[in-house]
Parts: sequence; structure tokens; C-alpha cells
Amino acid sequence: KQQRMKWWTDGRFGMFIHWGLYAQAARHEWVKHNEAITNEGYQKYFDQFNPDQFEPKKWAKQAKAAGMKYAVLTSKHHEGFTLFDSKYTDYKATNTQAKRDLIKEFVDAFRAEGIKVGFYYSLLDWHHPDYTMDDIHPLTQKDKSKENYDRLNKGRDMAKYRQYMRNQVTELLTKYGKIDIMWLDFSFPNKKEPARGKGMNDWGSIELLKLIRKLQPNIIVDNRLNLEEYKDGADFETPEQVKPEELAKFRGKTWETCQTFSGSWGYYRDENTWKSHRQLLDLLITSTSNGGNLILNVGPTARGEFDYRATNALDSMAYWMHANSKS
Ligand code: FUL
Repeated sequence: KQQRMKWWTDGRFGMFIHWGLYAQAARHEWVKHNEAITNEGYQKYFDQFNPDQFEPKKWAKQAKAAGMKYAVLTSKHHEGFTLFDSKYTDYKATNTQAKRDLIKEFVDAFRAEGIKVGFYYSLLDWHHPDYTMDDIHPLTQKDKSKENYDRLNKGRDMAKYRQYMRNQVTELLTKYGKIDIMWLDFSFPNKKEPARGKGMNDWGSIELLKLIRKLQPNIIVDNRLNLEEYKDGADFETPEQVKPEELAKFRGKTWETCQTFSGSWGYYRDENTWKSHRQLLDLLITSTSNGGNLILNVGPTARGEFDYRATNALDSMAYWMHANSKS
């Protein structure tokens, strides 16, 4: 395992990219949940999605200059929309005005810069017709009654959804060459009312993990499948938005802290709590000195550009890297 992960532990610093239809709404990647939006209500973001400024070569150059050694892009986030051309759904970039497989272009562009590539894949799916209700589904936000759950769950079948995930993960891990990281997200068991949460059996976590390892033996996998007693099956822990002063407690473990520039992962135009450049550097230095990795997130706009605030922050990291290295 140590050998398999060497490039990653040595690399220390990666770029996370959260990009999907929610960028069109521009107010958080959880907007469908937060505003309890139905599939019909969300359809406009699909219809309008047109990333005319998408040039992943630019993204890759910015990541490289900032010293990032790997990049992980959302192939599908909780909203269920896929950036890749999946055979198993119509809810994909290919059917929007983009008319193409955006994952493929990402992979090609980042590899060309010598950056390792990974896929985030959401276990949650707020669009799939077989995905059953739970307490964070958009359709249960206004009505948590048993009647509502029963009504909405009619005809839904998680076994079919598990197969759908295995099919899509197979596509992701067979159609794009060597994939370095798989970032699955996430489990939320509800001990009191199991039907309102989801854990390893709902996802078929063990089967999914075995499939991933079979298709890409050298891949690195995060710990959000909730493997419970099999937790050693995962490769790294994922402390999210942890303050620098709390990172020391992960010493001795294999971990990556994921962090945003501002208060959301998807593009949020009017959100103003951006971390200062000094805070970002502090996160990088503190992660590294405590033996961990930092994956810093950019949420591109729906047109496919990095916001100027993200670009400024990346430039400032690039300057620091340049000033403090010999290459
Ligand atoms: C969380 C997700 O719910 C967020 O939207 C984001 O993807 C973050 C990295 O993980 O669990």
C-alpha cells in the first residue's frame, strides 16, 4: 500500500473541482436540497447548461503552476448529472448544449501537464428514479412524514441503483485509461431510523470497492464508502474543512484534508467568505508538516471558467511555490 500511495503522499497537494449543473444556479452545490427543488424545477439548469468557456488546459496550467500534483473532478455530484458520456443515463453533459464528454477533456488536459487524475463520484443521487428517500433527499425536505416517504418510494429499488453505480464506475474506470484516485462521497447512517439514512449496505460498498480495485489495481480510494469493520479497505481519511490547528490530531494516519476557497464547493457567485491567501498557505503548510495532504477546491462557473477570486488565490500560491523552490 505504501508503495502504491507513494506518489500521493509525496505529492501533498491536489486540486478538487466541483462542477455540475448547480454552477448554473450559482448558489451552492446542495441547492436542490436546500431549496427542495423537484426534478422538473431543476430541469432549467440542464437546459441552460452551456460551458462555452470550458478550456481544461487552462485549468491544468493553473493547477500545475500552483504546485498541485493531482486533480479530482466531480464526474457526478449529488444532483445526479454526469459530466461524462454514460450509456446508463440521459442526464449527462453529452445531451446538454455542451454536446460532449467533459470528463474526457479534463483527463487529457491534466495528464498533458503531468498531473495525476481522479474522479469524485457521488453515492447520493437526487435524480435517479430508483434512489430511495432519506432524510437529506430534496423531496423529503418539506414533508418528513412516513406517508410522504411511502408515497415517494413506490417503485424505487436501491438494488437497481446499486447496479447503476457499478455500471457507471465501470465506465469511468475503463474508458479513460489509468485513473489515479476514486473519491466516493458519502455515507450518512441513521441509527434511530435506518430507512432515513444510508450506509454500506445501501451502497453495496464492499462490492463497489472490489470492483474498483479489480478495474484499477493501483488506484487510491477515499474512506467515504463507510466500510465499518472493513475500514482498512479504504486508503485515506478525509477531514473536511478542518481548521489548521486541528490537523495535528491526524498525525500518524494517512489523510487528506479537503478545503474550499469560500463557503461552498460548487460555484456560489454571491458568497463572500473567501479564505485569505495567507490562510490557504497556512493550510498547505500545516497539512504537510502534519504528514497529510491538502486538496483545495475550485468551483468553476457554469460557462467553465475559474472565478477571478479563485484565479487570484491560485496565482498567489503559484508565486509562493516559485519563490520557495529551485525548479
Ligand atoms: C461533502 C459533499 O456533500 C459536498 O457537497 C462536497 O462534495 C464535499 C467534498 O463532500 O460530503
